[in-house]
Amino acid sequence: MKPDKKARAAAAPATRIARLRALLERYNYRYHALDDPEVPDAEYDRLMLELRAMESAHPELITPDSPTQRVGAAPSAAFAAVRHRMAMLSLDNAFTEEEVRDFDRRIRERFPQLAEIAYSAEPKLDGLAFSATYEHGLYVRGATRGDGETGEDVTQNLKTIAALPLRLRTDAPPRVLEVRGEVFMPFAGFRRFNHEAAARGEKILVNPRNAAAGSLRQLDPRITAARPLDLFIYGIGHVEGGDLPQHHGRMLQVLKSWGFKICPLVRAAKSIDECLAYYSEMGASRSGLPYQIDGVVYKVDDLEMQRQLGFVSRAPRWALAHKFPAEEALTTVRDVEFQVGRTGTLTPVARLEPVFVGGVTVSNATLHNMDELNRKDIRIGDTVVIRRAGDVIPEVVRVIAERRPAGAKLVVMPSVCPECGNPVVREAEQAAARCTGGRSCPAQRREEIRHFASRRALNIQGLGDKLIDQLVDANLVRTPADLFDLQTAQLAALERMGEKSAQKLHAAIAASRQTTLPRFLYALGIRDVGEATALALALHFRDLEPLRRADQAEIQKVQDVGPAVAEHVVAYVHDADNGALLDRLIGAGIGWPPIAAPAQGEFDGKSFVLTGTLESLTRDAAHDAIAARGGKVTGSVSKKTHYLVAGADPGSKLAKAEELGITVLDEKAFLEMLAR
Ligand code: D41
Repeated sequence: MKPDKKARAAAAPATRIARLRALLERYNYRYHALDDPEVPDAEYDRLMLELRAMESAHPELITPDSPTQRVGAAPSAAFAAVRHRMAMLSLDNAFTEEEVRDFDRRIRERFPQLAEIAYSAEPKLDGLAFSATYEHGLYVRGATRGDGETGEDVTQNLKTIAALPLRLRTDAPPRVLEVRGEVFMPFAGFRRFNHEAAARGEKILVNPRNAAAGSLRQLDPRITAARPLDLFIYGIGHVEGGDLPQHHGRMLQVLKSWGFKICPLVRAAKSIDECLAYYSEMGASRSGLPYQIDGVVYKVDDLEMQRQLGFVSRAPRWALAHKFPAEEALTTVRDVEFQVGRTGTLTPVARLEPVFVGGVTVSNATLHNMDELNRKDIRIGDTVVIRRAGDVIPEVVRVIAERRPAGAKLVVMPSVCPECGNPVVREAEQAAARCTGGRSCPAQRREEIRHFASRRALNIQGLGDKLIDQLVDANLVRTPADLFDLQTAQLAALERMGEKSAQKLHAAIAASRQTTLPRFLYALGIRDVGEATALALALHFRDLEPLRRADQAEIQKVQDVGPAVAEHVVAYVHDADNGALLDRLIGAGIGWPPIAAPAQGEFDGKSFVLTGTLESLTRDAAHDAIAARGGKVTGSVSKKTHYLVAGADPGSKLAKAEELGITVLDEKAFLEMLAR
């Protein structure tokens, strides 16, 4: 081979790789920073796949800023400390118009020649502050704010957030650029994440702010990658060897053109009056925003004026956070009661002196479990801080120790169940205490029925909580099987039930008998068997009888089923009462389509994630259709995902799937695949 030919052969992949990266970066920028996608997702996927393939054939050409390098870094043992080059200042707070006008007055006194001060006004995101450093246009480091002086090195974690550019979109980047911003978890992602975590029986995230902070501070960046995080850049920490506009608003525009995501609600305000008008406007639209904000921030627009104003005790004189009325309030704990759940878990709930917070009156707050209650040292009679953020369940943040009355009573876990009087036990190494009453406990009976009838289980329409309470209290229903013996006349005799609605409910109960095996297994409410485990069990055993005969060792062979879960499954199916219940349910006509033998279709063993709205079928139906063909539906996109089914208005999963090079099916492609 002639030398020049050899050189060309080697140069070709490098050229193609560079071209692919440039395209992918541009599409990513259009999608995130400009919110204006340039190409269909499938095109992005195709290029990403090609790049991945080329990089694996030529690993020597992989660079850290390649779009393929956002995920997959190995977990670290601890975060290294990062000293901020310039301290990350804090913000002074104002709660009243008077305080805001005082702030403006102080600034005007320093600049008597100016009649009005020009500000930049922006929402104050409720997330976690971070800094990101670029050298010669390449992302090199990310850090949390920490105490303002020293933060934690979260370089790999920040990199997993698709909105953060890995390379600046400019031919002449500054030698060093450090930007600052806020990482947050949008409400939609927060709710989705919690829904999925709850279904898996995992811990839920308390509120979007904690969720963002907790997600960014994961030692395993792959966990961060699976969390629906987003970010906005709101300022500059440090710039060397480059020029930026000397006004905040225009500087943000340049940062945007370099690929950074800037909050679209940032606005120029010519005076403090315009700032106050902005505050009212944001306050009114706040509940409709896709992310949590706790106020707005005003910044003097002129950077030279900022320098002259300087800062006092860690907060700039040129910026002010104008906070919205508190979503936190003080109230007292009247009592702590224990709610009994489906599997007997006792959850402490605080009964509060009713208090108006975040737009609603709150009189109950969950205390999660005894460990949480003890950690916060909550006693009856205490004055506590209650927080209600967005539509998240109200929680007790902390106790005001100084206000503890002399007679404040310690909360003790009852030794017998408040609902049935059976003993309560706390198993070793478990946070939860449980009532041992089983189905003799009315609360457990009620919750078992509730779960059985719920939307993602047998989906019995019209069988709401109030009706279930009545049915259980009247002892018409003791187990789920009793539902199928109910007569229309019995239903019609219940409170607020007419003949018509009784007939409808009777029909709905009858219709629910046609279900799927995964739904049925999930509906049984076996401890620690969420939807994913139910599906895995169904796919492995393919019918109920083999599962009933299985021992623990066999059950442990099921994908993702560990010894603890297997033990609960065995205990359930081998229990005599449950055996009788299963016989009665089958006898009542509950059935499901057979599950196909493995290794047949293109769904087998494949992992699917659903996002967005499908037109021709509901999400549940899509879920069932995939499961029936031997596929598996999971909640979040990971490297193990085979297909993302994307309907209209897809969420962040789409971007994640694109990054990972996962095949994305639109509705049409998905339907075709189902039909094959
Ligand atoms: O959205 C925010 N949370 C936000 C935070 C914002 N829009 N602007 C901010 N600006 C600053 C200064 C003026 C000090 C650069 C901030 C913060 N600081 C901040 N975030 C956490 C501590 C301080």
